[in-house]
Amino acid sequence: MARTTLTRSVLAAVSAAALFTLGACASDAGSGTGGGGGGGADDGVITLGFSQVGAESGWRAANTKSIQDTLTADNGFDLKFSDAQQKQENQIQAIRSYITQGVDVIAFSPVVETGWDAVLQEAKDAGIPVILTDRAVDSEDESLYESFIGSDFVKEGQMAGEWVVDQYDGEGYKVVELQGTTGAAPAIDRKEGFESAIEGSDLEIIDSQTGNFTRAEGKTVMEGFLNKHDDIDLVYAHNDDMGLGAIEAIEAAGMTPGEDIKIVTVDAVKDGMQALVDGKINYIVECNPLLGPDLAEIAKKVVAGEEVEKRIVVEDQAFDQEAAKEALPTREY
Ligand code: GYE
Repeated sequence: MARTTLTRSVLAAVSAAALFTLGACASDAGSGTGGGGGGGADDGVITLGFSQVGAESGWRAANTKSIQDTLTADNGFDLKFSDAQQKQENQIQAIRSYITQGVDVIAFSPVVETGWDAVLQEAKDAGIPVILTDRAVDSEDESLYESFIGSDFVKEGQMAGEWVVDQYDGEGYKVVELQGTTGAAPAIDRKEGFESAIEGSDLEIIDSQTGNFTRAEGKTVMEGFLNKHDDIDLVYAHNDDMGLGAIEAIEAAGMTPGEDIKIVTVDAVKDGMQALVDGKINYIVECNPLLGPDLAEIAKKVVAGEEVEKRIVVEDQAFDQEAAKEALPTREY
């Protein structure tokens, strides 16, 4: 019964993903010569300032590549790209610099949810539209940005939790959680979604700490958990990289990841999928990082002064070992 449910939800997610991809491809309309916000792209080239979170994970590398490969001169863009090294002050500085340069549109993936109102108001006052990609901001004023493109992180956490309940409810499992960056939308939402899914089961989260979405910190935090607790049954990591760090810590402690301690993660980047195929990770919920095509489409529309959807939800699927074996050979990221 668990398997039937899984297959059905995977199929539903696959068809939703196919629809999404079709939508993303039909994006060559609007040449961006209209007089929307900002400088208005009068030369037909859209200058887009992008402030990236950092280079913390395989997911982030794939996301950066998608943006850089899509927002090219051939596609009508002059991309200005900066890496904030996971620091909000660096992102604020980058956004201010894009405002000073008078770019046509600003896009960014906010490292944390709060604290953006002032700088976004500055962009609005300068007439420069802002597009959020990947992560949301927590702001009362939705007029501070045009659109938010990204996955539903609460749903991802729920999908992870539902699988864990399907597989292990009734066995009194003790769970440790490796959280993403403190204050980041995917960390807050993946925690909430997982917790809501395991509510009412006999699974118990016995410890939870941030590993900042990196492999190195995931490993260090897992080492701490292993020193503190001798009864860990399962690791829920908010991304593959921290799960991969946990694998190293578990192996160093003389145990077998995927067997002695089960591991469930989010992202489904290649390294994570390989570990799932190898049996070291037990289940992965996908988070699609290929946001470049949608960003290009929305940026063109915004600069042309067209209406855009306020929220574009990227659909994700999930993988058990069998599904990972099938998907890995043709995986794009
Ligand atoms: O899951 C993680 C990355 O914001 C969805 O950030 C993104 C998350 C992703 O560091 O690997």
